[in-house]
Amino acid sequence: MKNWEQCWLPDEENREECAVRCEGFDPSGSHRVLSTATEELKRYGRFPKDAEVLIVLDDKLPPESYAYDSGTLKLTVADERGAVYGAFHILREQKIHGGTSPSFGPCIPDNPFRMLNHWDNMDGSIERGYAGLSFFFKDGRILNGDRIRDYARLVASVGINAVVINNVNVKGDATWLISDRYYRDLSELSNTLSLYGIRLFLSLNYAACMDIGGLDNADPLDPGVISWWKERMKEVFENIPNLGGFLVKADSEGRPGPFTYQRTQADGANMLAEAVREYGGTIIWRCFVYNCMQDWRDRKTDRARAGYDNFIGTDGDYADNVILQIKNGPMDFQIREPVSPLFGGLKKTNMMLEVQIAQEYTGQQIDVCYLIPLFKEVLGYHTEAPDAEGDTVAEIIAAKAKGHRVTPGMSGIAAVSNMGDDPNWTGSDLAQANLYGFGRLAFDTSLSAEQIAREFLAQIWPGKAEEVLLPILLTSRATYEKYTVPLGIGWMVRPATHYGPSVDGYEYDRWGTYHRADHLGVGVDRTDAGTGYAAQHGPAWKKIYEDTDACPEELLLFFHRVLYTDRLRSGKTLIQHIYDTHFEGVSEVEANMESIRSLEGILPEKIYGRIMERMERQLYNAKEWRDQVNSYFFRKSGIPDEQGRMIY
Ligand code: GCW
Repeated sequence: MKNWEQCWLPDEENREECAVRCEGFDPSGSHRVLSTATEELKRYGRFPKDAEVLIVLDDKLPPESYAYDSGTLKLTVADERGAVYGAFHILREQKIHGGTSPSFGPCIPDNPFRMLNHWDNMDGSIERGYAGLSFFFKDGRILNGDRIRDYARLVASVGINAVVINNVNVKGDATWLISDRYYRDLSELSNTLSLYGIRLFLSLNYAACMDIGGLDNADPLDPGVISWWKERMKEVFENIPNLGGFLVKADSEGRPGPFTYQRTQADGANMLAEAVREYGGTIIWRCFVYNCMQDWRDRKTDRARAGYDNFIGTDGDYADNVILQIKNGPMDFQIREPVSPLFGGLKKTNMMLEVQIAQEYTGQQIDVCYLIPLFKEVLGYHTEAPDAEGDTVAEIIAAKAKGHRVTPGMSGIAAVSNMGDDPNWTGSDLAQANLYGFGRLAFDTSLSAEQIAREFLAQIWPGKAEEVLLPILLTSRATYEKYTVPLGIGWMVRPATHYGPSVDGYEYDRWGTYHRADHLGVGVDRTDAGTGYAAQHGPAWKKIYEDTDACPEELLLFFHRVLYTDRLRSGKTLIQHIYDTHFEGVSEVEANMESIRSLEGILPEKIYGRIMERMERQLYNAKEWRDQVNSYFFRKSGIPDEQGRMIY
């Protein structure tokens, strides 16, 4: 008996298998991925008795795409992956529509790379994991078997085509993943993933040539370093089938990198890219590079500037098999940030967007926080100017933007995974919507947050539960934002764990994450008079961000220092806005709890119990946030709440 669930996937039913015929595929091939697609249709599809489903190869379709004609039961596919995605699409429609699927397509993925990044450590722990332990690793060993197969199935069903299985912070045993200690197990794991068309990627320790290679340096221009990597990569690719390449966190939060040798990020990335080129490998290089040893007294250094400052000068210097992976915002997965100015700034560099479905700063899969609305905002952001064309983040990562020169097929979107070995994979049942939604959105960025939520709920808890849960999901990000951090300033979380409030938790620390509140006001001046960050967004946005009247209000404190008595667009003072939103946030959580109570006896008992248990913790958390934030600002400002509510 498996002790894990199938989430939105169809349950196997005892019924006659349908026949599936494939046409147009080279008869001499092994077609393992195609077999996966036919198996899925046979075991889970609901078709008329004696029906035959036809899968036809059509090489005029773009890679990984498909179309379905329900009249003839014909699934036309570009390739074997297209067959898998087409099969899951049919199953999804059948589940939603009570057994029959309408015709659809052609469905063409918007992003070539649709990736999950797992931050799993080899001892089985997960950095920022909120759903149990790793299902990839345990006690320095690699796990395989049914759970991995079901993982591959689950994520492929929403179109994921590449995964990084280990934490970007590569230390200890994980450095040895590129050694014969692990080749056998990795190749087995890779084979399992490949059944569902998923390419395996590993996170790499930039200093592996020292840590396991015995070299005395990791200078990317040193001939000894270059040849060590060349030989090692030859061995690695010969031993691990279906390996797509590597993800690298260099010069970041204590990880080694090319800066140690006065080389650029491009020097480091290109050295590795050359070593993997022969094998079709890709180097995905993260832009999360900033000074994490900042002095809080220093108001000139601005962490928000760091990504752009460290990378913009290298635009155009990267090999064509390098992709820069950029977090959605310039800081770190906060509930509200501007979009990273690197997307618009880099014009001659392959880019990938990194988002986080692990809810590190957004409630840790205890608090409900459906993140697709946030991702939609990022994707829809115009990098040049609000009214420009062909310049959105979605267009940039799909390699369709104007004025960007990139390598075809070398871009996309990655999410830091929210999965673990909990029975429901994501700890919170409602957090499954972020996993599901990320995959769907990565495949089709035109889907709305609401469409995705509806689809998800219709498959998993249709009917009354869907009605109750839909508005909760759709408003959850706004609710979370209300009871936590005001107007884009970020942080205020408990250090280390990042769950729960601590307004000054990071205020006098070295991480570059300051709100600068005093008795008069709060916020960071990022105009030219301040840190100058706003200018990284180019002239049109600079003008908007620097003007307090034009600046999107939800980002006001990110860009400006504002006095508590200053009026917002609502006519309220800043301090009153802070008080009001915090009271509202808690009320909304209470209301959500009430409506979920109406699902007792409707949702399966186990699931109802899991959701309610988390709702109670969310309510406690929301009250802590409300009271700590409100008291903090009351004590700083001395200004009472106009409505005389309880502030401590
Ligand atoms: O958000 C921060 C996290 C770290 C993480 C880092 C990163 C994996 O707190 O845990 O390290 O970002 O993205 O590299």
